[in-house]
Amino acid sequence: MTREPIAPLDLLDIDSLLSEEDIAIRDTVRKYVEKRIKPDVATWFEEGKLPVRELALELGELGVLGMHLDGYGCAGTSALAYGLACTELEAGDSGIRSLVSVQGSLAMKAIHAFGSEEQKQTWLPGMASGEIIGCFGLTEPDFGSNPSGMRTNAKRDGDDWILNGTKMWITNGSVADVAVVWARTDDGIKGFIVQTNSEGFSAPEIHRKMSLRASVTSELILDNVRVADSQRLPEVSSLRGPLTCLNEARFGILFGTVGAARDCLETAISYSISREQFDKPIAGFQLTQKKLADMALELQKAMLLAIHVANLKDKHASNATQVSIGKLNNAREALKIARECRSILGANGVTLEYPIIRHMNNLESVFTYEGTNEMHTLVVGEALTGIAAFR
Ligand code: TGC
Ligand code: FAD
Repeated sequence: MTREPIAPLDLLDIDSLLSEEDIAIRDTVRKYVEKRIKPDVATWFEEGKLPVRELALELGELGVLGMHLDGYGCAGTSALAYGLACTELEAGDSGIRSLVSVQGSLAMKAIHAFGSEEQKQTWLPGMASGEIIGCFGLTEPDFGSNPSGMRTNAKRDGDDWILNGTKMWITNGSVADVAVVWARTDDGIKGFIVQTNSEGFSAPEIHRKMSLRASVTSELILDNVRVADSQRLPEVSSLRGPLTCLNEARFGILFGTVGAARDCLETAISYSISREQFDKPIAGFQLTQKKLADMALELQKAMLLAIHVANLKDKHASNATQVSIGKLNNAREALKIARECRSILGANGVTLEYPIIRHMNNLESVFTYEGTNEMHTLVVGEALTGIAAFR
């Protein structure tokens, strides 16, 4: 007997854990993604182009840029609402969630948490509205997982600093108006707000990516860039600065990955019901149902984990280890789900006519950035044993 599938992607009624306000925010973002992102994103991905400036203004209007920060034009929503927005954005494409993560959780968060009052007033309102685009330069060609080795340096020169070095793989780098650059000084690692029209600053775009193609990724080259001391973030002088921002962006990934995986599973379920082989829908084969059931379980567990960490965060009771657990699990499981869904579409799964292979390729980057799978494994290992095994 065939029964109508019931709410196939919310079998556990996870929606019942959300407030009306959370659901309203989520549905607003979902509608924007359905209307504005989904129709064009395969073309952006294929062409390796994203209309960042146009989208930034729209995302600012939508209220998602720095939405979980307080004041300075930011909406000050709960962490949970921010997470749910990330789920919807990444159901569109990881590149769109990346744009929002880098702007709100990395560049804006750095200024919000470690900037002076004047810096906050100067930069944050324009960044919240999307008129000013930011990027966040931590990774270097020779220092990815281990940013403590960074070579980019800042030397004091009177009232100014002179910055030299190269940052690598920087999202929004070549479209940004302002770059938060982390650099080594004689007095620890400090953050600088560098205007990208400064003399000596350039940001060549990185081409030929097979992942995050609907996202701009660049190198940042700093060649004797002069920055006033008033552009230094005054409140931090160690790796704690960038790592605090990374906690925020990693938190968004807990939810975002669920969105990408959900879009894959939704596509695979509907495809498997309509695609017939051996005179019946492929959804009617037990092997297909096992795949779908296992993926639905992992997807629901990932969302419950994300919501749990969000609730702790909203009570100011979350810690970095919990965020690492979520990033580790949800990026890994989302990638597995995308690969399994791809198999259900057979040959159709390898084309951009369906979203799955785009999500799958994107999730390879998500698995690596914001701390690789291995780095988060070691964070959890350290929490369990008390022994840091990074070095
Ligand atoms: P360690 O010696 O343990 O700590 C140095 C200082 O940082 C503090 N700290 C943290 N603070 C806040 N949050 C955390 N999660 C923190 N972890 C450590 C620590 O208390 C200390 O502070 P202080 O004041 O005493 O100096 O650091 P370590 O050098 O041993 O490194 C630890 C490790 C490996 C976990 C860290 O380096 C790491 O997370 N590496 C991964 C690098 C990474 O994630 N890079 C991401 C770059 S940005 C990006 O990918 C954007 S992608 C675009 C998008 O999001 O869409
Ligand atoms: P490596 O650190 O060289 O690692 C290579 C492999 O070795 C990984 O599997 C890693 O887990 C493993 N490894 C390294 N050390 C250990 C160890 N101790 N034990 C076990 N295994 C280990 N960075 C920014 O600063 N800003 C951005 O906006 C930004 N955007 C990005 C966008 C994209 C599309 C991508 C792909 C990356 C972006 N990054 C950004 C960089 C990203 O954070 C780094 O790629 C990531 O931190 C890993 O660094 P790496 O690529 O140099 O790899």
